[in-house]
Parts: sequence; C-alpha cells; structure tokens
Amino acid sequence: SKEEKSPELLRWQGRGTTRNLREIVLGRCYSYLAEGHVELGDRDCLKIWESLKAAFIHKNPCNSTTEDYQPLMELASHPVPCNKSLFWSRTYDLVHLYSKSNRQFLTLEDTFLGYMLDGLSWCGDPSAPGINYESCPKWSECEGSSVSVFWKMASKMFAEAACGVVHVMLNGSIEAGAFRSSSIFGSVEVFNLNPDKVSELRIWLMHDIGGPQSDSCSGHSIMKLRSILEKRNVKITCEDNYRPVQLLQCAHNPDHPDCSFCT
Ligand code: N1C
Repeated sequence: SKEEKSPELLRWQGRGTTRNLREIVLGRCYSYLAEGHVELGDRDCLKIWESLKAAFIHKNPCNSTTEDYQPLMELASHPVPCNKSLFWSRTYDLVHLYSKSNRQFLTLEDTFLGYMLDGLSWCGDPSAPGINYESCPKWSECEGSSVSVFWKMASKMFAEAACGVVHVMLNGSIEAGAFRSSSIFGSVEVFNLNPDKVSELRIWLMHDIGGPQSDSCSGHSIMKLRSILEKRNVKITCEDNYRPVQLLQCAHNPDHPDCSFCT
C-alpha cells in the first residue's frame, strides 16, 4: 500500500535489500559451480545462503562486524593462483570487461564469493521480518553497514591471498586523482598485500575514451601510491593506457579520434 512506502518508513538513504536475494544468491552459487570451477570441489549453496542470512537478519544494519561474516568467508573462500589477482578502483565496467576477455586475470568479482554478491544490496532490521527491503544504510551513513563490512572484509582477504606479480586498473580521468587513499583499494588492499608473497604491483592507468587526462603515471596520486608501497617493500611499475585494455575500450568507440592509432 501507499502507506508502507511513506518516506518516514524509508529509514535509510541507500537502496533496500535486493528482492529475491535468496534465489539470486542460490542461482549464482549453482551457476558458478556449474561453470566448471572444479578447483572448488563440493560446496553447499544452501549452507552458503544460510550463513549470509545469519550474518545480517534481525540485526541493526549499522552494527555489522567481521565476526558476522566469518562463517560465510570460510564457506566461500578458495585460493587464487599467483600472478592472477587484478585489483581496481573506479574502473568497474572496464576491469570486468577485461577480466572476462582474458582469463589470465581474476578480480574479486570473478572469485566465488565476489561473484555471488556482486551488485547486490542487503541489510537487516531488528523488527519482523528481519530483512529491510525498503532501504539500507548508505556507506556514508554508518561505519558498520552490512554491505560495506562485507566488501571491506572480502577485499582484505583477496589482497592477503595475492601472490607474485599483481595488477591494479585505475582511472586517470578522475579529477580527485587515480589513487585515492579513501577507496577500498587505497585503504584496505594496498595495506594487506603481503610483501613476502607479492613481488610487484603493476598499475594500468586507463583514461576514458574522450575523457579528461586528469592523472597519469607521473602524477601526484601515483607518486603517493609509489611511496606507500616502496616503504612496504613492494616493487611498483605503472603504464599509461595499457594497450590490451585500450583496444577493448576502442572496440566500443571505434570511430573516436583517441582510437585512431595509425597516424
Ligand atoms: O573502493 P574501491 O573502488 O577502490 O574498491 C575496489 C577494490 C577492488 O580492487 C575490489 O577487489 O575493492 C574490492 N571491491 C570489490 O570487489 C567490489 N565489488 C563491488 C570493492 N568494492 C566493491 N563493490 C562495490 O563497488 C562497493 O559497493 C564499493 O562501494 C564500490 C567500489 O568503489 P570504487 O571506488 O570504484
């Protein structure tokens, strides 16, 4: 009814729990396993859904903790082979387009855990039925919002597990700079790379086709990232407009002047 949708009941500013969350998570779980991820062995999708539900149902959506998500992380985690980890910040569409076209790389959303929850929203409510489908706290509304605690924890585990040469795709068309210390990449992943296992971080700094060239490998923000990682004993290299990715951008913008490579 209209009354149920009245603004007073929209307690939070973010979108509510995704409708049919259970079916979506179960479906993605079974799909991932059916797509031939044999290295995962047997996984119990129902148990995985139950552990996600238990992490937030009937709870205050601002008080999520890593303990809430620990059982889910254990059920869904799997090793990522060395040299395959691909991090990103502000390049969501492009990085996933690329990781889908080059199986040599895995983003968090290409792992079992990330695949199941990518793009979904969920949060609890202390009153019945225990799940809020109308609204959830935005990341900025509270520190411990269910979805942000989940992604920070998943990102931390993904970074800790990385080994060999790892990559990150950053956006050089962002005015605030390609590397932002407040992003999950800048605040969680960079500090959880293990220097004993990670030999090098390779940055791919991509510009939007036709977009501003606000930042580059020689810019301040990359210098900042360089100094953080050098202190942590991780070697770092940076390439502007890494060609295999740029060609993918150009496949979508073939007639743009930025894409006429033969002068
Ligand atoms: O804050 P960001 O990017 O730097 O986070 C990206 C970084 C990646 O390397 C991922 O491994 O952190 C991980 N990560 C996700 O995998 C992810 N999937 C979906 C972080 N956030 C993720 N999301 C959602 O996108 C989440 O809601 C978060 O707010 C954005 C990421 O924002 P960003 O600034 O582009």
